[in-house]
Amino acid sequence: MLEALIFDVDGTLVNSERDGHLRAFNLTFKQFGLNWVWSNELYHDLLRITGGKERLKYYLDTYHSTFTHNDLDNFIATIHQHKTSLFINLMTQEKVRLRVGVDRLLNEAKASQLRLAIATTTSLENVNALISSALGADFLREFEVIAAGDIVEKKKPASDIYTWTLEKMGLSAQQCLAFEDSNNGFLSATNAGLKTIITVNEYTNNHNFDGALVVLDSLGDAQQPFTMISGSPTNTTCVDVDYLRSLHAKYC
Ligand code: XBP
Ligand code: MG
Repeated sequence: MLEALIFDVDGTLVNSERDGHLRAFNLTFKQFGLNWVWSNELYHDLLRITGGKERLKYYLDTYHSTFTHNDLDNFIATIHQHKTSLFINLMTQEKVRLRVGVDRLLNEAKASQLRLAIATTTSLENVNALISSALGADFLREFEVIAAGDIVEKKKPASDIYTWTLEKMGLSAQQCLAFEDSNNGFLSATNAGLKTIITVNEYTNNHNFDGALVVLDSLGDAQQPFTMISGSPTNTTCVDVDYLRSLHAKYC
């Protein structure tokens, strides 16, 4: 039986990388007097590393290998903390728009008594701000578990965050489906034994998702049906609970 849906956040629920994280990183660099400017193209590459602190470290190692600091980890943590505050400000000031079909599916799942959880690499404060802005603060309570950021030792593509979520919920991977947008997220869910529904975005439409249940351009809505990129052909035009139950019964 399908018992629960576990959602990634960045890129899956919201296009928050370009419109949120990237903007917050660049604003932070400016406010710290650093002459680092991340273009959208560069960010595409940097997204291969999940986690803001880890991404900054990778950026310095790869693009500023001569940069030195007597306490680099602390310096990165300080920059990252500032970036988190700016990200939260952005999420709070601007009404966050969920990706197509997300609001509909979450509410349908809730009405069908499916349990909901979040498994993400981003910081917990970011998730709280983003969900509150997009769905209202009360909706946070609908997620039985919110697994985020540094709660586990190894970030995606390691399985840790999904395994942690499953343990907290007392469920096996076979009782759940995961929703992801990136190869790192897909690997994380897959390594935890979960079957995954992928909705790609501008950063991830060329990623490898071999083994995903289905790869789509969005979850789809009545007005904007999804386009299937790979998966078994279906007459379904949007990801609803019936479609998820049928995928689960067939493949899990
Ligand atoms: C999301 C991320 C996050 C955000 C930044 O990956 O990689 O690192 O870009 O978040 P996923 P923090 O969607 O696969 O979970 O700066 O808070 O770490
Ligand atoms: Mg993601």
